[in-house]
Order: sequence, then structure tokens, then C-alpha cells
Amino acid sequence: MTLKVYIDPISEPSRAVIIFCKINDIDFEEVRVELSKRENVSPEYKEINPMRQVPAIVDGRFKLFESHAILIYLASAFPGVSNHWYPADVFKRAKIHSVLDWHHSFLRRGTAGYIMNSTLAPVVGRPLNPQAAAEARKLLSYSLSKIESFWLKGSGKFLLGSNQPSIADLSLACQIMQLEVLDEKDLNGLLGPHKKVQQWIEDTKYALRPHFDEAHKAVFTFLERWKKQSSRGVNNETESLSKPALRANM
Ligand SMILES: N[C@@H](CCC(=O)N[C@@H](CS)C(=O)NCC(=O)O)C(=O)O
Repeated sequence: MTLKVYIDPISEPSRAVIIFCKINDIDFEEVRVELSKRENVSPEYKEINPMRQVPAIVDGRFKLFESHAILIYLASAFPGVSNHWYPADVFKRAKIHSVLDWHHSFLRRGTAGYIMNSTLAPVVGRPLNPQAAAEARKLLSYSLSKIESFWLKGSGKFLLGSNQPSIADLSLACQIMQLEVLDEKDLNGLLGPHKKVQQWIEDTKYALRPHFDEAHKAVFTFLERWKKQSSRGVNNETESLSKPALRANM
């Protein structure tokens, strides 16, 4: 039975799972759960993921949510996934878990909190919150500086000083790509001081070509259009814009 992967391309952890499947030639069926249509709160989807978030997978009778758990499962259960994604070496694995756990409390919280509260909330029918955005931006800046000074301090191109990417590079890089929804000045202000982070993103894109760029292209086309419409003061367009724009570019 084919692996089913439930995603919305607007979601960073969803993209990480899709890219992982594609780069490792894992056969899967992509099932869209459109957050802008609140499909994640439908009773049918609650059967897949009781937490009502994307991504989630169904592999035969086995159901799983949380992108990091999914990446670990896929790397462990599917033959043919190269060792560098999730090395067999127990110390390397433990360090990857360390980055992934850190990510949830720092980079993910900062990035998702900032983008949602400063920009994207209306896409999913929520109000913007400037105060929460300011708090999250501080955490995001702090997280970027820790990636620059700590996680990228080794001699290799990737996190933890590795020469090849792991699931940690994939997860964190997809998160940072979401910053592209911000305006250029803001984006440069956040990433400008972090040259190693910028180089690492480029190296990750290159190592994961063409799937990394493909997964991000469609969503940024959608978000660009959505941002232009919002800045022109066009309201209540989320519903009508999101579906065709995303679909048209997939
Ligand atoms: N820790 C989860 C985060 C999942 C998550 O936050 N998903 C968001 C999209 S990026 C979602 O489904 N949001 C819908 C909601 O919470 O209503 C993971 O890594 O899978």
C-alpha cells in the first residue's frame, strides 16, 4: 500500500517531508489538507492526525504526525535512504536529535511566531498581533545567531560540521526559507549579519536540488500574490486566491 503524505505546501514541516520523500525516491501519494480552507479541522482529518496539523503520514495501518518523527521513521523504515540523512552511528543520531529538539523551542517558535503574527495570520483567518510578532522576532534573531555561532561552527558545510546534509539540515532550512515571505528590508535585517547561515542555505539548496527549489517555488508565488493583494487592501481574497494560485503553480 502506498505511503500517504498529508500536507499543505504553505507549511514548512510539510515541505521538509515532501522533499525528503522525493530526494530519496520514496513512493508516496500526496494528499492536500488546505489550511486556508480549515480542512485540517475536518472530522476526516482528525482521524489521521488528532492534533489537526500538517504534516502527517499513513503507511498501511501505521499513522504518524510531527515532522521530525516522520523524517526519522521514513529514514529508518524505507530502504535506500542514504546514511547521511539519519546516520546509524548513535552519537551522530543523538546530536541530530539535539538539533531537532532545539529547533522546536527556538528557530521554529521564533520564525513561525514572527511570520504568523506579522504577515500570514489572515491567510488562515486569524488577526495579526504586532506585540507577539516583536517577541517572536527577538527569539528568531537569537536563534539565527546560535545557528551561526554554534550549530555551524564545524568544518563541514552542514549542521554539526557534517559534509552531507541530515534531516536536521532539511528541517531547519525549510523553516528559514519561510522568511522569504517577509519584505526584503526585514529579511536582509534578519539574515544579513549571518553569512554562514546564508552560505549553509545555499549549500542545502544545492545538495537537495531540484526538489528543494521546486517545493518552495509554488508557495512563494502564491504568497507574493497574496501579499500584493493585501497591500492593495483587497480583503477576503484568501479563499479565492489561495486555491487556484497554489494549484496553478504546483
Ligand atoms: N511540530 C509540528 C508542527 C506542525 C505545524 O505547526 N503545522 C502547522 C502548519 S506549519 C499547522 O498544521 N497549523 C494548523 C493549525 O495549527 O491549525 C511538526 O513539526 O510537524
